[in-house]
Parts: sequence; structure tokens; C-alpha cells
Amino acid sequence: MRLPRARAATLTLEPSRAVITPRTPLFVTLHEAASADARAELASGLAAQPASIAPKYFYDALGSRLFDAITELPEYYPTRTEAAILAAQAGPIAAEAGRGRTLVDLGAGNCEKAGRLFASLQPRRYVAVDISVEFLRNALACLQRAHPAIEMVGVGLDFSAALDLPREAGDGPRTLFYPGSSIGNFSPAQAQAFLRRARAASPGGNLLIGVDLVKDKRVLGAAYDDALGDTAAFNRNLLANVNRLLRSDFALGDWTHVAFFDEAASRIEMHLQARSAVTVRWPGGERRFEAGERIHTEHSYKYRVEAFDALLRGAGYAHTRCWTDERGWFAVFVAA
Ligand code: AVI
Repeated sequence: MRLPRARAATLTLEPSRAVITPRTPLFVTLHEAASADARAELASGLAAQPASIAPKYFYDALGSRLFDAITELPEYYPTRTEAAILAAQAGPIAAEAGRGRTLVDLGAGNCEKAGRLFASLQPRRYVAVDISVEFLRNALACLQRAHPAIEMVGVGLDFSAALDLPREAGDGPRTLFYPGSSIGNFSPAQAQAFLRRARAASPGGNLLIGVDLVKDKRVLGAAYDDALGDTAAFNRNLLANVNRLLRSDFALGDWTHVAFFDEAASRIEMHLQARSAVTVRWPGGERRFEAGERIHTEHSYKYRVEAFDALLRGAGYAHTRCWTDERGWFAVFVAA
């Protein structure tokens, strides 16, 4: 569904002053949460052995808020470590990425990370893309009020399989911004395919991407199983979203949050584990789970700098630069 073009901002010049009239961001919705495709994908994931639910279904409106809360937890270091790198290296990163381009924010969420880059990157246009359409709409409207001079476009899109930006994203060189190590939620093979699509979506432009690095497994484990239980709530809320989309009857209390670091695969695994035997039903299907049986909900791969650099080069990026924090916990790359 395409929404009508919103009122554009006008810059009125009078002899002694310039007045910027506030504008509403243009919003393009190319994603329907409760589509037949989504229901088919969910039903086949639940029927599979082992069962799985794709992590993109975490992000309904409540899931997006729970994720925001995760980023503030003492145990969840990625967001603040990445923000510290972006702040400390703002000048060199902007020099590498280029100023005055269209900044395309993939998985924009609350748009805060990109907003903090505006001073250094001075984007001419900001395109915020996210699957969580209503959450994005509100966040973008707030950001537009704070930056009335920047043209802003919101795109409701599931870009996990294809990265087809609408024409409203504009032309001219783009910096694609993919922060937070969301790339880690793909397998390395899927990540490389995604990086290839990102390169194709920014001809003559570049990619600014955050990547979580391998570290002590106690630090990693705590980040995905926090003492407050927010990550557990985020994981279980997935079932509430599936109930809405698939009209299934998951009882959230039947499921326990499980998260651990698999060193050999270099990834955090998240699962939901049945507390006792339970049958889940939805229109046209059902699945019995034995006590202790798990539904896989997320992988979060952790990289070494050289391995991620190789992934970028394998995706066709010939030029890469990387910055890390003092502890070597997180890396920010610019790749062209
Ligand atoms: C969005 N993504 C990068 C997060 C991560 O760390 O893999 C999602 C998350 N899952 C649990 N906590 C955070």
C-alpha cells in the first residue's frame, strides 16, 4: 500500500530571516505484516524438525520497544560500544563515507543511531527502512521535528530477502548504514549474499556497518540472558506476535528462554524451550512439542575483524576501513 505524498517543507526567504516550515516525512509501506506469505513461512517453520521462527518476527511494536530496552541493559554492550566508536571516530568515518549523501538506514528502529551521525555526515536525505512500520513512523516523525531541513523518507520493508528500495529513496550516491551487528543475525553465507545486495543498492556509494566481535563467552552469554529478564521477554514476545499473525494458540508461560554461545560456530543461539509437552494449533495446522523440545529463534554470529573483512571483499567491496574500541569488542567498517 502506498500512502499519499506528505506535505513538503518550504523554505521561505524574507529580507531578514529564513523560516523553515516543519514537514512530515514521506512514508512508503511495502510490507504487510500479516500477509499470506508470512503465515506460510511461520507454519512451515513450526512444522520443521527442529522448529524455527525467523528473527524478523521479533519486531512487532512491543518487540521493538523490548529491543530498545535491551540496548540499555548493562550486559548488552554492542549498542553502547558501537555508539562510542561512531562518536570517537566521527571525523575519519565521515571522511571515508563521504558527506552530503543520501543516508539509507537499514533496520532504523528508533532512528537514534542515524540521528547521531547527522552532524558529521550531513546527509542531504535520510531514508529510514524497517519492518516495524508503526514504530518507524513515530520515530521518524520525531526525528523530522528535530531536523526540519533534512528531507526524510520512511520505508516499511522486509529487506531480509531483497533490498529493492522504492524510487522515493531518490537517486545520487548513497551511504547504506547497517548498524548494531544485525548482519550477525544472518548465517555467514546469507550475510555475504546480503552484502552483495547492499552493494548493488548503492552504486557509486558505500556501506557503513557495525559488527560484533568474538570475545569471552561469559560476556557474550550474559548479553543474551540478562539478569532482569528483558531478553527472555523479547524472545517470548515473539510467540505473541506469531499468535497474532498465524492465529496460533501459544501460551507464553509454557516456554523458557534459552541462550548460549556456540564457540565452534562462533554464534549465540537463542531458543524457546517447552516446559512440558504441549500441542500448538493454528488454522490448518498443529504441532506437538515434547517437554524440553526447542524452537530456534535467533543466531547472532560474532566475527573476527579479518573474517568480516574477507566477507566484505567476497561480496565485491574492494576498499574497506575498520575502527574498533579499545577492548576489541566491536568493529565499524566503511566499505566501497
Ligand atoms: C538486532 N540484533 C543485532 C540483536 C543481536 O544482538 O543479535 C538482536 C538481539 N537478540 C537478543 N538480544 C538482542
